[in-house]
Amino acid sequence: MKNSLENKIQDKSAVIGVIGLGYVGLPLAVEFANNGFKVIGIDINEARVNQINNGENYIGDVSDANLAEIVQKGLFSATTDFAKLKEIDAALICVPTPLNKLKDPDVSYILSVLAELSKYVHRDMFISLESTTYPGTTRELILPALEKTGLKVGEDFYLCFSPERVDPGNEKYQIKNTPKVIGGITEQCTAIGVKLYQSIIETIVPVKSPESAETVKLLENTFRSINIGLANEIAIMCEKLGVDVWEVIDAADTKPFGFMKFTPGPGLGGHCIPIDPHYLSWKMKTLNYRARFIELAGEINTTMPDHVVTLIGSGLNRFQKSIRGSNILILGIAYKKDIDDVRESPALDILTLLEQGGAQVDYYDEFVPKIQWNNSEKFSQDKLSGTMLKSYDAVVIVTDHSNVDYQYIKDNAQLIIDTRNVFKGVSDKHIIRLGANQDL
Ligand code: SAJ
Repeated sequence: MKNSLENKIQDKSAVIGVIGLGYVGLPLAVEFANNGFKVIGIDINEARVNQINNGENYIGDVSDANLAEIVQKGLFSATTDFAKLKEIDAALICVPTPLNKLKDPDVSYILSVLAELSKYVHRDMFISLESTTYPGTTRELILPALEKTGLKVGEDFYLCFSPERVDPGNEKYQIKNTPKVIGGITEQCTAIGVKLYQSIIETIVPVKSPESAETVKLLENTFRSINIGLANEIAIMCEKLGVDVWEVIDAADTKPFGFMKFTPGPGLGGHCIPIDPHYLSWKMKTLNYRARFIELAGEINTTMPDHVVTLIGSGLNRFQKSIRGSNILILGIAYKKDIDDVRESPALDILTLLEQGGAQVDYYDEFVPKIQWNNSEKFSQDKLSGTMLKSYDAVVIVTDHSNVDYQYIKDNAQLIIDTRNVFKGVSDKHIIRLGANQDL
């Protein structure tokens, strides 16, 4: 006999709660509303809550018109009041899981949500943790707090881990067509979770436990971090070998099987790839195991900004200049192309290193009008002109946004350090490409 929650999911009368309305939570909330569910977004950020209730979008992957429409129709509203959980049938937790200063997991956002959730968890409630975290979090942190209420998991409430797989800016893969992994504390938890997510996502991938689902996510992102680390180390090797790493990788990529292309870059940005593998290595330390690949990849990826600054110094040396006293422009400060997010962006590390080296540094990025910098704000240059470009001793392409005329940059810059192979195959005294023979 189906329980009332399953019936509510079936007839879409289940009220969906999304806790954390960032680049994961907001698109998820919109997707449920687009599929006819009433959605209540909960966030501690009052400004965000007001923006949503005014139908104003702030996430690139969400369409402004779509958000305005579902708010106007009363399908989606937001609040800072966790007491709303009393009227929510399915609560999806999408809060940040950063690292603290010691590079250990910081689950404080999950714990804050849990303190509220424990007050309002009720019979026939489904809870899914979507935030990337170490294996065991769902069972060791969340389950006990909820069962303290006397409610029984798998009978009174249902608890799963279901990792988010958002790739910001990816136009091809979005929530609906990205398979969703899910692991519940009990089989009934998983069954209800599958039914819920099936309402908005084409493919659901149930696994045996929350720990399995937590580990799936960490494998996905650790896989990327380690392979990017390998690409970065190969780039450094190619500079010493006098070959062009981009040609090497492109040629290797012609292998129709057994190879997957990753490219070198100025370092590893974003709120996931540089961070998530440390959740796994931290957990393994508690089990007396040292996750060496993760540590080594982290070392290599975090030295790339230093390597880029070395290339800048070498380029300036060609013209009898040094970093100290030079005027340098960073082109692209977001952590990857065509998005506006600067979290963990390697461009920020390069900016710091150049300023520490005595350079005067500006940046240009149409996606990022300003950044918080040295306890104040630093603004993007407002436009690229020939005169402006010529005034810089070096222009460093850190993020290769598609909306820049790179030929114009080449025609006007005195020296270019290209960390993204924008000038593929070019050998030119005025252009230094990461990973290519520089006769440095
Ligand atoms: N990068 C490289 N070389 C590469 C690929 C990426 O240097 O070959 C750099 C990028 O420039 C960026 C960083 O790595 O600074 C992360 O890039 P990313 O493409 O992994 O992008 P994220 O972190 O925005 O999103 C990733 C998702 N991306 C892809 O799968 C392509 C996915 O791994 C996760 O769903 C998401 O993180 C997450 O939220 O976990």
